[in-house]
Amino acid sequence: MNKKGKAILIGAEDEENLAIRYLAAILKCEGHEVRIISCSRYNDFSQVLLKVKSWNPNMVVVSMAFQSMAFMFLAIIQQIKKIKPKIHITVVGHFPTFEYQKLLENEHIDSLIRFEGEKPIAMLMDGLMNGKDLSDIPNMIYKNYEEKRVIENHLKPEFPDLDGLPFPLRYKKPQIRLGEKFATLVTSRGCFYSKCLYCCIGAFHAPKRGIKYAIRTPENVAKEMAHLYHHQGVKLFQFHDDNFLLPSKKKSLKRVDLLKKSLKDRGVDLEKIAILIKTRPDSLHEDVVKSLVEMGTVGVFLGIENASEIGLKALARGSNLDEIYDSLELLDKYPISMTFNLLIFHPKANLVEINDNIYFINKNLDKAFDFGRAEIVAGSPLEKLVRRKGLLRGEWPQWDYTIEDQGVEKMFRINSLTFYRENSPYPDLSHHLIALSYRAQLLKRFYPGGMSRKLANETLDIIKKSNAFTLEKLLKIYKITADNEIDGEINLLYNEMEKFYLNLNKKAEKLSDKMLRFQIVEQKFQNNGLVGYFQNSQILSKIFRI
Ligand code: B12
Ligand code: SF4
Repeated sequence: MNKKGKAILIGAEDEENLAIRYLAAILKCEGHEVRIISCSRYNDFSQVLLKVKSWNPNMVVVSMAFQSMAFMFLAIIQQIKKIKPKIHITVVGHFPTFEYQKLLENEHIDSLIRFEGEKPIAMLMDGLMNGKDLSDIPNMIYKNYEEKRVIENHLKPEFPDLDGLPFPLRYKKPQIRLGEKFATLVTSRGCFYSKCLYCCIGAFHAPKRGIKYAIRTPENVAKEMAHLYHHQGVKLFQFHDDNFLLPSKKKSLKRVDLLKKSLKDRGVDLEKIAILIKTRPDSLHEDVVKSLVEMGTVGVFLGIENASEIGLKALARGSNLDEIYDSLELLDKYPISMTFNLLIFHPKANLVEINDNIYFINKNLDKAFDFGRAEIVAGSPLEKLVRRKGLLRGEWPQWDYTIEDQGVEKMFRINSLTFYRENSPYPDLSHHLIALSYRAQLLKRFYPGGMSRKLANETLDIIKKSNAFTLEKLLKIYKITADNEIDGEINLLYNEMEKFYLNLNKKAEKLSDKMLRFQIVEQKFQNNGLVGYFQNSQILSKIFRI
């Protein structure tokens, strides 16, 4: 009989990391023992090292999806090898898929798997435990220490049979997000569009034959959701698909309708769940949105990315301004919170385009959003473009680049010294407001009544205040871009921002706390059949400070 082994899987886990959790599920199904250890920051090293020392695994699997965390992962790999030099360490994820040559120069990494990892990881574990030849494992590159060479196995990039995969291995108890029991899921792999300048998903799936994305059947997705709903009490589901919707209205509608039906067939009460999705503006149509709302969708992270025609073209978004404005108008009619991100800075951005984006922000002061520069990730067309144009700066893997237009480049640098200065409270606040905007909608869905409406209005108030201030400061930065001596102005601007955003962050935190108190008490009343009682009581509202 084949010998079984022990594997530790590590990865960044703000939420359950589905990459390592899918891989852990496969290994477990094959009869191996697995442990998942979260490693999202240097402070987490001690828990990883403690486990490695005490449990003595045969293999450590490191998911390095995020390029921004590459150094941290290389540091933990080095420390693991220091205490257990014989453990086989393999790394995978988006970043290693493209940067495999450079990563294998690292003496502590034994092997690297490119593209999807389920099949190769199971073969690698079996190979290591039973002394098998590793050269048959597809998409793997490894060091053969006896022959003192690196062996690059054959490439076989294909989607796994998604419905055939075991569901990801989860925590025993669900995480809590926005005050509710929460789980993330992926219902597909890849993106039907696959062309955006700054994104590596197209390149990750490009070598596959045929269509570049694969989807799970709605029945299979409903099975996983129903399990989480019935056994873990999960009520809030976040779909992490790059695009939850499909390229045509007909296909999207059919998929959402089938998912709804399958959920109902499995006893999931759609009134009792809430869903967050990501999609492109061009995927939204009235019937689809209606169906999404019936399924419980309360939040859409809309892929706007740039609100000017030239910007959309430069980023190769394949959508236009009319589609963006139509999708906004459509979503506004429904109880859905829409949030978005704007990549106003990119290599070809010009000041006219920045103006268009500022105009867009001004028109949407009621929506939580984030903005920034298109960053270089390995494999993306952006990486090739900045290299080709000689704009690349900085060092691997934390690349920097110069924006061609000098004015925009200067504006970006001022932006980095203000909104995005180290320890600036702005990035935290913008993420906080995105979460609050979803939460406000979720409260209105789960607990309709005066109090949830009041909390939603308070949320809107903070979002509008923040956006109006952000807009004013963006305009100021736009203006001083033309000036010469600006160091003093930048510092003044930053001090003003720091004060304002810290104060608003405190208000946002207070509001989250208030929402949590409301959810806890309202759930108790609802569980006792007293729907509406709490929300109509002024005394209880005072007692619980809502
Ligand atoms: C969910 C998600 C997040 C979550 C993270 C949740 C968590 N882990 O805590 C949140 C919202 C927090 C997030 C944040 C960010 N994200 Co993100 N995120 C994703 C997203 C949409 C889905 C990931 C996922 O769960 N996929 C499902 C799993 C099953 O698929 P998978 O990850 O591809 O894993 C498979 C293979 O890659 C492989 N694999 C992966 N790891 C390993 C390890 C081993 C050993 C093996 C054998 C195989 C293997 O096998 C897996 C199963 O087949 C991806 C896009 C995508 N489609 O993957 C972007 C993505 C990973 N994110 C990205 C980025 C850039 C970011 C941010 C930097 C964005 C920002 N500007 O702030 C931050 C950084 C976060 C941080 N911690 O520093 C980029 C990464 C690019 C890169 N090379 O760096 C991606 C690819 C998006 C993109 N289109 O460019 N993100
Ligand atoms: S950004 Fe989104 S739409 Fe564009 S290629 Fe990446 S996953 Fe697809």
